[in-house]
Amino acid sequence: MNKNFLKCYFIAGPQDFPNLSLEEAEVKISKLIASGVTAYQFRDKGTHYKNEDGRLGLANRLRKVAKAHNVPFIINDDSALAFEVGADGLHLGQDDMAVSRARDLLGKKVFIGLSVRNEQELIQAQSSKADYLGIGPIYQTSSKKDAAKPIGDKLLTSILQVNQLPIVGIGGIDLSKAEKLAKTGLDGVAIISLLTETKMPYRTINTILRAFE
Ligand code: TZP
Ligand code: MG
Repeated sequence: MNKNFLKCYFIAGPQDFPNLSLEEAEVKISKLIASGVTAYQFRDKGTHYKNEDGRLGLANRLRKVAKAHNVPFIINDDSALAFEVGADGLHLGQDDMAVSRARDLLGKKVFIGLSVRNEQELIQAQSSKADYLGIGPIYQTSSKKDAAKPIGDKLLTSILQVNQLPIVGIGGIDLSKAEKLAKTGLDGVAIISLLTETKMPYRTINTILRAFE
């Protein structure tokens, strides 16, 4: 796994566009995937459709958009969906399936990410066989309802000392915070609202990429 793909890691699902229809949300996500991000994670909370076909259809279409732009396509939580759409990666939380089990199901080619929320989980994750870690929330976020207490950048810098794996930061990251975080040992930032809300996607993404060069 090439850790460059963590630099500007875009996460979104229809729930991140509460005022838009499913079709409008799909257009927005597709445009953002095509605007220079280094990875896309399909994180879907099932808010916009009535059945599994809607979800599978959307995942398949976004997978195609990502492929056309050479952007790794990662599924959040759902190993069966990752298998079905031929995702490049799967991202797991602490309460999801174990990394080793996901690896058995998906094979060696699919990379697997794991979320950690504190120093203890970061230490444990070192032997998890995850290909990369996501650490956060670093700052206050309104994009995840059950988010843990923010770590803050001071504590982040100190706990990153024990980390040996590729790692991306997440949670409440805006442009100036991304520039600061690029100096802490993170390989990139994972972002929902900064990208779903930006009026200047190319400029926003480029600023992040430059910070992590
Ligand atoms: N996990 C930890 S914080 C978070 C997730 C999915 C939400 C990040 O969203 P935003 O809008 O970039 O703060
Ligand atoms: Mg999860």
